[in-house]
Amino acid sequence: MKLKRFEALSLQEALQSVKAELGPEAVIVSSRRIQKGGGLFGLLSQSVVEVTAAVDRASQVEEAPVARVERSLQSLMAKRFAPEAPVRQPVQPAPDHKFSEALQVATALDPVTQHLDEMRREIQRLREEQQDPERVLGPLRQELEGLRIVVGEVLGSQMDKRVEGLPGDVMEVYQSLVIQGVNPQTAHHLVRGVVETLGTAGVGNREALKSLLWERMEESVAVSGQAVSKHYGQKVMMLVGPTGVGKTTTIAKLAGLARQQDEHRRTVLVTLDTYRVAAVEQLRVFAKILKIPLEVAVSHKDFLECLGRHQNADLLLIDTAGRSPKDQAGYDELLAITRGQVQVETHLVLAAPMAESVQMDTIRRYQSVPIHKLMITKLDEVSMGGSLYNVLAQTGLPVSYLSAGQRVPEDLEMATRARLVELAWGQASRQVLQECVPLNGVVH
Ligand SMILES: Nc1nc2c(ncn2[C@@H]2O[C@H](COP(=O)(O)OP(=O)(O)OP(=O)(O)O)[C@@H](O)[C@H]2O)c(=O)[nH]1
Ligand SMILES: [Mg+2]
Repeated sequence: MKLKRFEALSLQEALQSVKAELGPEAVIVSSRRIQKGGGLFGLLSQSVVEVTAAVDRASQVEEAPVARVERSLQSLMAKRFAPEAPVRQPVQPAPDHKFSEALQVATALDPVTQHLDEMRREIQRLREEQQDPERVLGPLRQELEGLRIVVGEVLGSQMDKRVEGLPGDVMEVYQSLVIQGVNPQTAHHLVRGVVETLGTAGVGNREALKSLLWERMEESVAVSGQAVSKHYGQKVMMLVGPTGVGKTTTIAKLAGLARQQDEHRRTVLVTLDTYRVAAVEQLRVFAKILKIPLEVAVSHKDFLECLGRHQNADLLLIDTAGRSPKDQAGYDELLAITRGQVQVETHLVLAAPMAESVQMDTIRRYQSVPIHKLMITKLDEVSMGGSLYNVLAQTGLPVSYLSAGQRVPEDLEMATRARLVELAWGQASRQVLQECVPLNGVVH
């Protein structure tokens, strides 16, 4: 190590001397201002800067100035682009060694770092958008939903004009349907069809009008009948759907239903929902009460092993984790299960309070799995079922079960067409039904 003392009038000059003599690798050991010379009483003394610098000759490697600047730039960029990089730090006093050099580089790079900062923010924003397409799609979706409502209103008012000339009862029925949330075009199509069949004179008969309308509505929705039945052979049923729609609760209800039908039936619960600790526990409680085995499958391999263990089971009910729209890996996992050698009947669970557009979107997303049947839950939380009717009539997917409460297993009923139409009429259904008897025995 070589140690040398430098004196100059200013710090800058002293540092230049250090650099010129010892090279860029020199380390500043100390710096102080001292009085130099001065004669009697120091009257002629002069204030100078004394800098002591050291250099380790052994480790001193010459580096081209361009390479040095490049290195500084790279380290600066690395610091700035590092994900955990803190928000710009307050300027620290430069360390003693090579501080002038660092200062020069930093000053020269200041506009560059500012620009880099902006670029970093932009890249971060783009990264976030890539990871979360909803941030871009969300406002677009809202805009589309707004447009859909406007278009619906315009069409609705046009439809209203078209039904203007129709007899009073027809108008009234049409309006009731629209108030319940049935799409104006669908409502118009329905009433026109009925008027065409009955003729202008026939629609005067209120009961005939409503009875025929009810029949047409029943024809436009599909049901699957009893999906859990002791008359079937072996069956594997899987419930899929968004988070919190009631999949686990419904699985427990279905297991309860199977037990009610035949207590010797071998039912097995399988959960693929290992994302939440509580999810397994929730099902374990039901399994214990119903005295049926519960299997937890963490991987697809686990699932296949579980199928192997329960080859003699009559009914295998598979619960799955709720999937967010962004969870592509989750959809792929479900796809792998349905593509296996065992035939799996997939029921998509939709909650009645979900907006019509969200229900349609969910059906579209799960269609690749694919979906065989629909289950509708939380019917107790809605008063108007028109939008649900729109979804069912539009997709034609058969509905297996309906759930209208949290009680296990009581609050589960097999879907019937009559019940779906009754739901479409919502609160109006009682009134309509009272005025229109008898109606296929759906009035309780
Ligand atoms: N009101 C009402 N609540 C219900 C119904 N079905 C389920 N729930 C409730 O909805 C909540 C969520 O039910 P879960 O069965 O845990 O829903 P999940 O789809 O399994 O939820 P994740 O596993 O988180 O995706 C619970 O509080 C249930 O009691 C229903 O028909 N009506
Ligand atoms: Mg669940």
